[in-house]
Amino acid sequence: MTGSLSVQRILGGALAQSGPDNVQTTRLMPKLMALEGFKQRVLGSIGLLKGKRKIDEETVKDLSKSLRRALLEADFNVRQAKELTERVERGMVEEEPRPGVKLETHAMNLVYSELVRILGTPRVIKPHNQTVLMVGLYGQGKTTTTAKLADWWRRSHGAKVSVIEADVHRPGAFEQLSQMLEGTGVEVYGEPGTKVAAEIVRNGLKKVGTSDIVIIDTAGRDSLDGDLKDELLEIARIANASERFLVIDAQVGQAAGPMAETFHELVGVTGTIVTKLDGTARGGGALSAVSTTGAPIVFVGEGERIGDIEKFESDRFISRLLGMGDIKGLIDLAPEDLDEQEAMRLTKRLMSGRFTLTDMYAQMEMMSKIGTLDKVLSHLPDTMFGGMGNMGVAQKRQMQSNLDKYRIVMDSMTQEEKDDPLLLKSSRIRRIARGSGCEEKEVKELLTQWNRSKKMMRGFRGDRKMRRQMQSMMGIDDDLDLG
Ligand SMILES: Nc1nc2c(ncn2[C@@H]2O[C@H](COP(=O)(O)OP(=O)(O)OP(=O)(O)O)[C@@H](O)[C@H]2O)c(=O)[nH]1
Ligand SMILES: [Mg+2]
Repeated sequence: MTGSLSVQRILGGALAQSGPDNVQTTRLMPKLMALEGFKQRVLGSIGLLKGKRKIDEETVKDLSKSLRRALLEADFNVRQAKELTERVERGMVEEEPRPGVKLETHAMNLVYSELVRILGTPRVIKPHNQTVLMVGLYGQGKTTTTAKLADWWRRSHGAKVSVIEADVHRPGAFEQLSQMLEGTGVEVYGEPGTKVAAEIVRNGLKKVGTSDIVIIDTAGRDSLDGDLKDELLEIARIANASERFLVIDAQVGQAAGPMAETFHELVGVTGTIVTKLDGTARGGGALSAVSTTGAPIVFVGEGERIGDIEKFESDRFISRLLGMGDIKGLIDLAPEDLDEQEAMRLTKRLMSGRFTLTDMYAQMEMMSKIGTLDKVLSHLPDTMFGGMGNMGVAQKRQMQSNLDKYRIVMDSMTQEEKDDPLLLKSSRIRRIARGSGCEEKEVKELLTQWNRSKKMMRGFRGDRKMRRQMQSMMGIDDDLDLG
């Protein structure tokens, strides 16, 4: 299977760029930064169990109280917070952790399952032949999300996607959408001069309606009343869309619930998209409020760029949120043009403990295909590789620039040298430095990095705890042992 092999490659690649020296105590989860405070509080609560072998009533009460505070501060509603903590409390008292599983891990597993339960099971999104209507109040992220979704469908399912801009109120909406989708191959239909939205939709469907996926962006208002309501109903009738997605800004917190219900009554919302999760501490509130409305969360928006969208799956989302990492998400990041045989070869080598510069180079290429390290790192568990998920912004920037530099240096090496870096004594180092226009110091740096990575690779192979962790994240074992 390409997936798990890709993971090996990506992890290896990330690893090759980080030595133990780089590990920082700064905790940073690039995308879900806004909910970082929540994560810290949950970890803090669970930390109360540190060093305990047996559970006692007082500790359970403290844990429960502390967890409840964490939930309330992330804006979960009072009832949910109460229910969750009570269930965790009961689990701590009544369920015996499996042999070898620490109390902390046991508690973390309970919190994890409860959070996943609160956020609910997601709806399946059909990959082809869909018409999608985007609705929502003013400024919630409809247009941005329209572009993101169009590109998502194209990327994930190879679909021919068209979008129709039916917002006749926001000046420049067509321009905004076209700009975001520039170079993606998604066709954008719009009539910037036309004042009647329904007409644009009708014409648009005639023009691009045969596309595999058609997404229609609509206008927002301050509140859902009068004109907008009529306009929306008319558009919905003409579009006869198979999906009606409501876009909600996470900032609205608990108000997300009533908002979703109002729109649901109007157009029959089939899925909700919570945007701007990168920018608000109230994310927990919006997510949990929406998930109780019967219009499940289908995607979340985590930034302004076109790629900043994630298909919402509560288990993956929560494991990322709690810093347990998201191996499945990492697999999704792997480009489709990944050479499976090459991946297989590399994985075998890595597991055999051999690790050449060529391997490291292959991993670097892989990394650069995926894009920024931020994306990769945000999917890694905090505990993995001695806290690689916890690197600060500065460290990550450093890593990225190292990637570029190493590549240049390695381009000046022979295959033999890349296969066996131990050949690289001073005369060869001098030659490579000259050939690549770098300093000898930089070539040596690369070798130091390789040495360090090789050692970590060996550790990776031998680390049972980590292997178990990876297994559990890949769904091989239920026990999310955080070590
Ligand atoms: N940080 C962040 N910003 C976002 C996200 N989604 C949208 N935005 C920003 O939010 C602002 C409003 O987004 P739009 O897509 O124009 O919202 P809209 O709902 O189409 O707005 P109207 O058409 O005016 O109703 C823009 O500046 C977007 O860049 C997100 O997930 N994260
Ligand atoms: Mg808009």
